[in-house]
This record gives sequence, structure tokens and C-alpha cells, in this order.
Amino acid sequence: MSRTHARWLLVALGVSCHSAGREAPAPLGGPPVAIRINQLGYQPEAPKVAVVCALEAQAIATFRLVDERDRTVFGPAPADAAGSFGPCAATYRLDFGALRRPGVYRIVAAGVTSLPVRIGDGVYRGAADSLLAYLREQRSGYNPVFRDSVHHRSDGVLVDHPTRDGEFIPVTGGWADASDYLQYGATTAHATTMLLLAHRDHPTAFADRFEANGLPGTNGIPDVLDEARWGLAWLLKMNPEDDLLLNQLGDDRDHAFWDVPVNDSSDYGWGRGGRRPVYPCTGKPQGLFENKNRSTGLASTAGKYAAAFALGAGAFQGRDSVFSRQLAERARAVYALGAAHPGVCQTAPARSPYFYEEDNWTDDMELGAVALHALTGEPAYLSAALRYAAQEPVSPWMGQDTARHYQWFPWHNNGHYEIWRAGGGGGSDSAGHAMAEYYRRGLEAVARRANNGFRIGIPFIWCSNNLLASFATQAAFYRRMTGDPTYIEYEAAALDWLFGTNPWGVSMVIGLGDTYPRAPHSVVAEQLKLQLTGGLVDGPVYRSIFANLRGIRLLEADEYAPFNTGFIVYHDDVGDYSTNEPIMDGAANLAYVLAARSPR
Ligand SMILES: [Ca+2]
Ligand SMILES: [Ca+2]
Repeated sequence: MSRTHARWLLVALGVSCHSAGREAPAPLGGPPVAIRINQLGYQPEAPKVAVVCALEAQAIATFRLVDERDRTVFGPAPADAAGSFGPCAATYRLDFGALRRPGVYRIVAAGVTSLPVRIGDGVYRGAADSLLAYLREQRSGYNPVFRDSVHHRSDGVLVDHPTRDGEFIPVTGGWADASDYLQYGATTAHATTMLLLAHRDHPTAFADRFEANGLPGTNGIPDVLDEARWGLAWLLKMNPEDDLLLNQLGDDRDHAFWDVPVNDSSDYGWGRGGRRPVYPCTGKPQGLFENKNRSTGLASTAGKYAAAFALGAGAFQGRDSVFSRQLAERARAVYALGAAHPGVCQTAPARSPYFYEEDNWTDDMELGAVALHALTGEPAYLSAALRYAAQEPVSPWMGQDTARHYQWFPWHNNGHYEIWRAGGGGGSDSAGHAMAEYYRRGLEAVARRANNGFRIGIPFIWCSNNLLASFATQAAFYRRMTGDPTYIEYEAAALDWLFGTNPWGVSMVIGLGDTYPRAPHSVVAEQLKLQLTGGLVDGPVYRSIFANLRGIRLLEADEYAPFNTGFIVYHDDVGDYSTNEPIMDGAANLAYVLAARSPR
């Protein structure tokens, strides 16, 4: 395909072209003060806080907001000194929550003016839908961006199976996990679950502008369900028999090549561009070469598949009864498989030491059980969910400084919210009350670490933006369950951070906001010179993590250098796969968060 043709297609798909010039987002050479805001905007009744990051200590007493004609509409109001954070020698919180009149304003403080500040009911309109563009771009099988098939003959050959190595199993489909073309059952099932929950809980947030195959058009089905079905169809292929649970397609031998997916020349020993390996969960440590994971069972993956299948069966009950019945049957079977094989099924490393080191599985079985209860009404599933819930009340990263890569996936426990719903959603039953208290403990543990100007208390491990999306999800669940506004400031801060209220002033979602990643670690964007839409990038990491990962090299001068002097770093550079690579599961989770804020 010619480059021009591909560019035209991306415009047609709602993806804008990348302008050649890079915007200068940081005040290089200017005053060392930046006012960071949520670049999407603020809803009228929501908390509204901007944060000043001053690179040199200085006193700032007040701030004000001006309208488009430069008239002061708010303030002068006091700027609250909030100490140092990372590169910011001083931070100040600028609270303008009392300004509720819709409009476009700018904040003025210390002689500096902010980007436009939008206040309005509709500031999140369409945002959840725009994240789906990234998932369409990541599709394997028929890919609507390329209008071509990806990996349709190569997937896959069973490996690491006790008796069936070398057998071809048809598993084409699903989404590439990130900018490589590996595909994982665990992340796909979680992403599918978040899409299904987003549609169930906030159906009006999503439009119908795309066909099932991802091409522009309407098919009478909200695009979020088209995308969820794409995930479900692949998960069904990855669980083709009651006792065959496949977890991974491809492995890190993929990383030797930097090709667009339609020309993927990865070589797994069957020739360039040849067949790809598909790994089952075995319950034992896996890895075909020197590196091994620490798998102990099947339940972490089985629980996630059961949840996605059961939620999918509910979602498609009135739309496609055959598909719905197939999902319901697979949900029961894969849940039973997980119950029989407790423990975790981690992803399999090959030549590199990195893998998804998931260490918890009761969260996944809890969600699978309660989703099956909601589908079938059978009390045994609810009893099981309650038993699993009590085994891990709080997602273990909450309140900690660090964690292994994907150690506590998926970072918030969706099952607690579903148990609360099972009790009628009133919170009057003891189980629902207990679930809310579990969430509160996790939120409190993070809030206790958030005594900084940005009110951020997560550990800055790899994929920190996933943690923020998860924190915001859990905080929203808790608020809905209890009406308790205690953590609303931290919930708002998490979302604000993702859309620009961070030291770098960067919206972490490509295409949303004024300043967003222009050079993501994405082969499609880089080779086709395209600006993709909707990808949530990994986000900042501890300096020590960036310094120690293999093969990271910045390819351009760092436009954010003045803000990369602290304990965390972020680079808008195609070479930085630790902070600037879009991630499929995080994007799907954020779609849930944004859907909840869409105007009704
Ligand atoms: Ca549609
Ligand atoms: Ca888990």
C-alpha cells in the first residue's frame, strides 16, 4: 500500500495526519513557571484545580482567570503552596471550583498564562469513543486502517503443550497488545470486560459510526460493542476446548523487527513472516529459552475469560442469541477450569527477561464468579465470589512504592463493584457494604501517599498511567456505591494528570487535548508518518526504571528536558518504550472512566 493511500484511509477513519513540525510545549528559555491544566476541561459541578510547577522556588500569592476578552472572571484567589514534586521546586494548587459558568478561560499567575481552560457539561463528549480508534488500529485479522489482513494465515502453532506441540490452531483476530504484535489473553479479556462494562453502565457515551469490521459506516450497533465483540471472538478462539486455555500469541522474538503489521517479518523458526506460536496456560513455569515465568495455575486467565464471556453473553442476549448462548456456555466451562487450577498464568518470555508478572488470581475468579451469577442467577457463583473477594480485599499495589510489571493486574478489583450490584446496588446489604469498605481502604492507602501538589499517590512503575486509570475507576465505583465524596479530589487529580495536569503538561492520550504525544513508540505512526488517535501511552516512570531497561535510546533532543530533572521522567520520543508506548488495555480502561463523564 502506498503511503499516500494509507494517509487518506486514516483521515477517513477519523485519524488525523501528523504535521511535520513538533509543537514546543515547554517554556524553554521562558520563565521557569508552568501552569498545568486538564486540557479536555472541567465539568461545571466538578472539582477544578490547576497546578503551578515552578522550576525554581518562588512565592506565588494569587491567581485569576480571564475570559476570551481578557476580563477577570475569577479571583484574584489565593494560590495554595503545596511543596516540591519531581522537577518542580515549588508547586501551587489553584482551586477555581467555584467558577461554574461554562466558557473558555485562561489562568494567569506569576506573569504566566495557561492553555485554554474549558468549563462545560460536554467537555468529555466523544472522548470515550475516540479511544476506540486506537483499538481498531490495533486489530489483527482484518485491519481497517490498512484495509488488509494481518497475520491471517500465520496464527498459530501450539507450543509448550505437553502432548500437542506443532499442532495448528486457528487463532487469528484480536488486538496487538501494544506496538509489538504480541497478543495476550489476559489483557484482551480485561480490555473486553472494560468495554462491556462501559457500554452496560454508560450506553449513551458511545456512537455508531463504524461497521463491525472497523470501517466507517453504521451497523445499528454501538461501536463499543463492535469492539467488544472483536475481543470476544478472539477469546473464543483462544479457548477452543474445555481444557485448552490459550494465553499468548507470538512472543518477544517479535521485537527483532520494526515492521508495520501487514508486513510483519518476525521469524519464529518457520521463516520470515511465517507462523507464530500460541501458548497454552499449563500451570507450570513457561519460557522456551533461558528466561522463564513463574506460572502456578490457570485461574488468573480463566477468571478473566469467564468474566468477559459472561458479560458478553448478557450484552448480546437481545442482539444475537446464538452468540450469547455460546459465550454463556464458554463462561461456565472456563470458570470451572480456573476453579480446578488455582494460581496464576503469566505471559511467557522468550529471548528477553520481560513478561507480565501477574501474581494474583482471586480477583479474576471473583469477577468471573459474580459475572456468572449475574447471568445465571445461580447462588453458588455469588457465594464463590464472596469467598474470593475476602481473599484479596485491596489490590496490593495500593499504598506501595513499587510493584513488578503487571504484578497486580488488572490493578483494581472490578468484582467488588459487581458484588455490590448483585445486592441491588443500594449498599444496604452487608456484602455491598463490605465491598465499598474494601475499595475505601485501597483509596485511602493511595491518598495517604498523595500529599503533593498534584495529589498523586501511585507508584511510578512501568505503565503508571494504567494505575491512574484504575485508581479513577475504583474511586468512581466507590463514590457511586456510597455517595461519600472523600476521595473525589484524588479521583479528579488522576484524570487531570492523564489530560495534562502533570509536570510535563502533556495529555497522555494521543489526539486528545492541546499537547499530546507526537512521537509515540509506534511503528505504524512512525513508518507511515501518521498521527494516530486514542492511544493511552504508558506514562512517566521512576528515573531508575528508565535508566535500567534494555535498548532504550532517545532518538531526538528532549523537548521536556527542563521537566525531566526529578525522580520521574517522561519522553515524547519514539525510542522510549517505557513511557511513550500506547497500551491497549489501559486505553480500554480509560474508555470506561471517560464514558462515565459523557453528557447524557
Ligand atoms: Ca457500529
Ligand atoms: Ca489478577
